[in-house]
Amino acid sequence: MNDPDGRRFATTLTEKLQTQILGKPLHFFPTIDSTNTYAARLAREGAAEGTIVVADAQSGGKGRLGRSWISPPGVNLYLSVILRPPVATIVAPQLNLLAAVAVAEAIADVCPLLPAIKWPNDVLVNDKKVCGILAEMQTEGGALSAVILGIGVNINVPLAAFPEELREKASSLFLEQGTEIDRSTLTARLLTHLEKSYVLWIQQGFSALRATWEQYATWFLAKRIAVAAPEGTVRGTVLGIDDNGALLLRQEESDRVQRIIVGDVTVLGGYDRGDKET
Ligand code: BT5
Repeated sequence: MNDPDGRRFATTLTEKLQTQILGKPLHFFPTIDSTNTYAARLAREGAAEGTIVVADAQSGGKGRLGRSWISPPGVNLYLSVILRPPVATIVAPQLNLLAAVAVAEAIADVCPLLPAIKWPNDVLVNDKKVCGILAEMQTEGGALSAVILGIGVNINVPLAAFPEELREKASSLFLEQGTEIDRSTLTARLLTHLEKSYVLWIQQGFSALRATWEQYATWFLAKRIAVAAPEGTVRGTVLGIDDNGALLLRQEESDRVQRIIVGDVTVLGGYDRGDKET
């Protein structure tokens, strides 16, 4: 496949888009520091809901909490979507869950792999991370004005592109399936699913999407996990999520049920290869 700077990817993506809102307009860059940073600037300048930024490579791809996202050229998806949902800021983290569902649905559409969601923002295949999501909020006078929903999917990246320490816990659809996947087809499916879920979410709230989320997260139920949340690290057993997308955990220490809105999850005794704690 000769597509040195991803322009063919961008053109075919535009042709395949079947959405009404998302991807209108679409900004494409052969290389950018971070699609989220650029989309945040566009949003502050008043860009319309549905505007997306796609890059073939990122030189400063961002994860959460100042972490970085490995973003080599020509192989993956680096996408940021500008949304302006008429909801309270407290509800905005639910968009992480919507994006994870859309990615899982798109993967299930284009290949025979079984995607699995790890609350709140990872999609795994065969226990390895193939997608990360970064939702960044903008507020005006305390009210939500925009959410930049950043989605990175490892589509065709070979193992050698990952640094040594990530090779046990990260993967790509290509590595798990053995054959390459068309980036524009996967991305168009992802945006179709995301738009459908987003419209439903605005109309009916997260409860309308909870069952679909749970379909992709059954592996996660009853797992022993540690969650690094703003209020400290908690260990316990996953009970599920509630109608607002918050994680419900039975605390190990107290046996109490704790509700967690944001946090970083480590599965104890397995599943997070290379990241294991016991
Ligand atoms: C995430 O953060 O998983 C959010 C990643 C969001 C990336 C997208 S790409 C488009 C948009 N523009 C951006 O600049 N960002 C968004 P977090 O949960 O903090 O996970 C980050 C951690 O995942 C790193 O510290 C590594 O351990 C690991 N990691 C880094 N790059 C990876 C990759 N390509 N695949 C799998 N794991 C990776």
